[in-house]
Amino acid sequence: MFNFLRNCQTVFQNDCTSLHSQQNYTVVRDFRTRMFHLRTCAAKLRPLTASQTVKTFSQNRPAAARTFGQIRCYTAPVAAEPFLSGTSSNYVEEMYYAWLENPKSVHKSWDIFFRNTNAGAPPGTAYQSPLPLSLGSLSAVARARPLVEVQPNVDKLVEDHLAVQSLIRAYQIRGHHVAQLDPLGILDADLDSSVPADIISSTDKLDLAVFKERLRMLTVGGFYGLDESDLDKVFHLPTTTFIGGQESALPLREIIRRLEMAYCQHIGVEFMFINDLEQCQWIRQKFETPGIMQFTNEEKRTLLARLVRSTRFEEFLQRKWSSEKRFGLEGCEVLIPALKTIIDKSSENGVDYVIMGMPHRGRLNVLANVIRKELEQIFCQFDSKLEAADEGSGDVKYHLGMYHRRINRVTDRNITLSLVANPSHLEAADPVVMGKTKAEQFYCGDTEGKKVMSILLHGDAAFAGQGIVYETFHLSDLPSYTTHGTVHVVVNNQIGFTTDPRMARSSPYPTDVARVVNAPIFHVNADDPEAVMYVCKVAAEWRSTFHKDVVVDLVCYRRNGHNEMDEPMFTQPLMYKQIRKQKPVLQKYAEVLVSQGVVNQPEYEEEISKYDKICEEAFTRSKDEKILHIKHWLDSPWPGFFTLDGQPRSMTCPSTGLTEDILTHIGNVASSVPVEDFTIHGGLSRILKTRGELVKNRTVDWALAEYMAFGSLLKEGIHIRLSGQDVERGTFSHRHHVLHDQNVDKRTCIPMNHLWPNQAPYTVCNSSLSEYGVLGFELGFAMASPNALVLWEAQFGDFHNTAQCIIDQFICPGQAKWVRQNGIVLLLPHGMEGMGPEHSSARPERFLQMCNDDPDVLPELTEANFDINQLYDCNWVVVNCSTPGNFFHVLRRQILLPFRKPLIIFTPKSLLRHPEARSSFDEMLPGTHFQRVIPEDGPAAQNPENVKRLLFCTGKVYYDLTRERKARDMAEQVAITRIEQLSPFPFDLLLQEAQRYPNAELAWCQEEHKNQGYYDYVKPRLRTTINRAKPVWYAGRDPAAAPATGNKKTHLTELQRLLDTAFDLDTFKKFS
Ligand SMILES: Cc1ncc(C[n+]2csc(CCOP(=O)(O)OP(=O)(O)O)c2C)c(N)n1
Repeated sequence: MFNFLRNCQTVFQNDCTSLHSQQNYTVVRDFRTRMFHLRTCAAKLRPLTASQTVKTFSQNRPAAARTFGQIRCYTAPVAAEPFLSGTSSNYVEEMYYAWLENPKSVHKSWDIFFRNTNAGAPPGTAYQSPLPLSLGSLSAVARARPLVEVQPNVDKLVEDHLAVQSLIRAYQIRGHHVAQLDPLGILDADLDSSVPADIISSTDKLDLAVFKERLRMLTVGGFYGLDESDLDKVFHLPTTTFIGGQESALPLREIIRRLEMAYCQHIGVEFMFINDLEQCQWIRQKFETPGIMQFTNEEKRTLLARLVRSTRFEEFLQRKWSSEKRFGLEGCEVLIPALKTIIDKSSENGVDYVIMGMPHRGRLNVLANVIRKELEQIFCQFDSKLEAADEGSGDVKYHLGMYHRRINRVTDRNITLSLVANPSHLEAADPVVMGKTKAEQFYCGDTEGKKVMSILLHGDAAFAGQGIVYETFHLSDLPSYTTHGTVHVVVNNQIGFTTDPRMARSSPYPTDVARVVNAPIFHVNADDPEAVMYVCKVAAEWRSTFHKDVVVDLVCYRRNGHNEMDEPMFTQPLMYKQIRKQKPVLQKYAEVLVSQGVVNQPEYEEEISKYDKICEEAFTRSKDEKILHIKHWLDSPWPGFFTLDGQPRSMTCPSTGLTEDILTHIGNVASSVPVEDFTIHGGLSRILKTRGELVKNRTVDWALAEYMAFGSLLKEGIHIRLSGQDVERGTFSHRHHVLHDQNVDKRTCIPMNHLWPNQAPYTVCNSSLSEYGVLGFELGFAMASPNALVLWEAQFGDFHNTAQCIIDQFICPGQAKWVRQNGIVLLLPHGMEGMGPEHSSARPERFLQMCNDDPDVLPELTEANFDINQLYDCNWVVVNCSTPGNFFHVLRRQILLPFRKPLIIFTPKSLLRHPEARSSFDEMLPGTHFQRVIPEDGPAAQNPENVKRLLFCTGKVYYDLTRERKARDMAEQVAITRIEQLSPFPFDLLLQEAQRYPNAELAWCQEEHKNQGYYDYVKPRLRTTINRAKPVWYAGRDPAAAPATGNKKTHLTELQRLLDTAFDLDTFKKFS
């Protein structure tokens, strides 16, 4: 039979060969039927694009075989037609797909043929023979002759082969829809409940009648035009399948069986959307090759032992603390062996550092059995009498992080595991983990992600619902953000708290979001531990082969309620009736291994009692723990930065000034193009020229001040990373850190990297249009090392609120919750400049409201290093600099401080070019430092007793105030003091200021509305400073709902009104 088919095929090929040689061409009968099939396949099978097809065929055929390049060429000589060799059924399909995409890409004869067929040409009339090329004009083609004979055998053969190919492809694309993924068998892991019409599902096979009917539908019914009698016919397998193993042809019955084995059992593979043939082939090979999923007895025993640990750990906690929340893993115990398999396999492939992020579910188990945190450290956390030894407020046990270096027993290689601490806010840690991973890769020169990798765990509801998942996926392939592949593991227990998937997502799977980055998705029934292990192995191999993201979807169930106290039957009665009947996976797997003789019952029981004993002993030891050290739960230690006790090495900060030479050198590089033959834009030449003049005049503007700060830190070996939307040029076109050659595409130059011979690298990167994701990422990057200045700049300050979760959950309280310091800098453009409600306010009130200093308590002002102590105690630093020089100092101080705190800087917009917003080199020389307060230094300061009013302000409004004061000639009567560091509040310096002007009224002036800006923060603190001896008046805009008016005239009127208030010395009299 097989030989016969071969002969047929040869005949067919020969016929086809002659088809275009115009003499003996033959045409297959009933082309319309075939086209119907082709069209159906094309629509249903999501055809490869023409370019994919190009790759497919060019990569899989011998060199002499056809190439698509020739086919696509309209004028290709007939003799060169690829038609002369290869599998013709493939060829026809290939032609059709190419034609569908672009009719001009195929030979004219095919174009005419497909057009005719599509237009409904009667059978046998669609084909028009091509004319000799010598006649090759279009009019000649138009005169093509009608068709001749028919060869029924060839016709049927082509049809059948096409049908079988389509069938194979259908399983590859849609087999996962009928895979048996749900251990409960009730709610489907796949919400698309339709069974694809073009495959035969295993479920159908359970019922013979249904199976027969379905087969009839697919065959006699005409879906593929196959007949039931075809089941035993042998078909050549295309190169796009591996089901044959060593064989290149199989009977149809066996083809279907093998496809079902590969795609419709406990693993559902989604990959056919991937636009890369090599990757698709790789996956097909991993899942289709017969017998590929084999485990040695040793591997099976390891798997069983890991399941024992996972299961018994939860049972132990349940026994000891039955009324404590722990968000147990019951129903997905397989997660532990799954993670361990991913780690083992990755370690085998060279990875030695794995950074993980995960939510609450199973976290304690992962800490205990994957990261190997000492059990007593975990158990003692359940003791409510345990005292906290560290500063800070701490966090609940299932949020804490961990860092551990150990030997991987399977590979005998060192491995470091880190679990990043996270808040309750699901998925918020995703970008943080990515950023930390990127940083660790960066610092160890791992440019391809071969040594450091990330694993992210997700719940099904959160993975589908939280937008940050999407934002994080979109960072995965960006040059400055890629971590070269993350393995995502979804604990898909088919419920989110009380909400089932039908109400929780619109996509069939919770994992569909991963498709946007072409990540393969492996769904697997979590009650089949071997299938899970296999999938995890493949996922780890995928990552180390292609360095791209991959998703493992562990379809499981949740044995208890959302937590151990929760009653699930209120809302999911049927599901939980089924769950009650569900045998635990450990028991099921143990029975399988016992029946296979891999272990015997006593061995299994021995494994259990061994682990139970380990838990009991640790429990006993845990009772000796009286003090909880949160620092033992640190996910990112900074060796060498602190003393062994975790204290700063000093409590001082050196001068942040620089020598004139350094300033001049940086200034000169900043105003030049440090590479040869590089043409910059004319406008930029002018900008650089102006910079050069500033340097000559020993002056800096904002951009130059930033340059000086960055450039000098790079010299000192501090890596700098500036990230955010359009930061390379700067939203306001002031920065220009990346120069673009105007004549050569993508040729760029970063002068900052040409400053010093052995400088640290400078990374400046335009980010994706994301705040939540990118800020989280940079926070993670900053977490890895204290010796880097990591800055995130918002396009406008108000956009930070789409990243509010990172600010509220990580940046503001991170140290208090997790004793982990972080020196990230947020640059938030801010200022009321008539640009409307958005683009005006970076919402300083929000940051100030979250500062941890007490408004009502005056600190001990005479304390040595008062300012540094204050900084050490605060949760973050909030500044609004009014001069470039001060901006320069605060950036440098961020690194020269002996500890790290987040720094929030409200940065200017119009001040970037304001002629008065300049600083002299004198303000930046050795001995100078950041000025927390800039006191009045004009006439008012000469005769302070005469001053009637002392205005306190911050930021840009200072320039409006000085302009107005000059216009009103009130320099003697009104003093203006700038508060540059708002938090921690400079009580000491402000007390001096208030005391200097004994006869002055005090007023706070701001351009923001009264319920916004700084007023609510500053007023009580100023009052505390002066021991409430005087009122602190307000000069500013009235309260409002929106941050700014959209009307320019109103804006100016409001501004004038606040200036009038500030300088009308009678205004407040009526209130006194
Ligand atoms: C951003 C956010 N919104 C809401 C919650 C409250 N919450 C805690 S767990 C949970 C359900 C999570 O379901 P799933 O992601 O499937 O994980 P599971 O608990 O089932 O493991 C919800 C809604 C939260 N923690 N974070």
